[in-house]
Amino acid sequence: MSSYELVYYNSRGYAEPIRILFNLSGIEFKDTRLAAGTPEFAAALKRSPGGCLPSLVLDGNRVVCQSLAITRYVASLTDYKGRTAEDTLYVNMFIETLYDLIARYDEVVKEKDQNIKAKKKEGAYESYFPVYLSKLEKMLSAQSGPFILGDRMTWGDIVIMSFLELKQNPEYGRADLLSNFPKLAAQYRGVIEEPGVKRWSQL
Ligand SMILES: N[C@@H](CCC(=O)N[C@@H](CS)C(=O)NCC(=O)O)C(=O)O
Repeated sequence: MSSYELVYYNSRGYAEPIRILFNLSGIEFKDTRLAAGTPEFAAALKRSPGGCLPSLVLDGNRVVCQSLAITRYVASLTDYKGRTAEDTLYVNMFIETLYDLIARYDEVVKEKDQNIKAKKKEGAYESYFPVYLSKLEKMLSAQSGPFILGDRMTWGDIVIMSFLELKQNPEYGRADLLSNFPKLAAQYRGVIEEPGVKRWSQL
């Protein structure tokens, strides 16, 4: 069995779904959390093949990056992967829709001027956030349960929950983000109320 070290900031961000999957499945991993600006942080960025975090160090020597690649890999070791090729297709449809939104929001993340950034952020929540959330809501409406695959939670639900959690935090987004999206709200609740996820988030 491989050993795993997940390297990221001391925050949830892109790493949290990976931490949750490891934890839910009882797979041991080292949860390395580095402070930006430290020599350890700079060294971790340099060691990452894509120069970004999170990274996953396998067996102490092989380093990979890209959070979705790592999430899918860890999910593949667990019961939270799709069981069939069609399951995988569905989960990926949701995740790619979410990542279309994340890519669009990059204009806000990368903006250096704080006044312009605040305006762009406001605009994002008024205009394209509802567009992408509506797409996800419509996709969920076709399912019989709260999750992407109905009553069975997968890694995709965890990734979406983690994003929605951040964006409902008034510091980063809007507390009422899901008020017009009952299916997404039910999916979010379904994931955070899952006992293993709850236990992890209370640690
Ligand atoms: N597509 C990448 C994006 C990762 C990313 O943007 N990571 C940021 C931290 S949240 C980073 O490494 N920033 C440091 C830098 O670019 O110098 C992923 O999903 O892993």
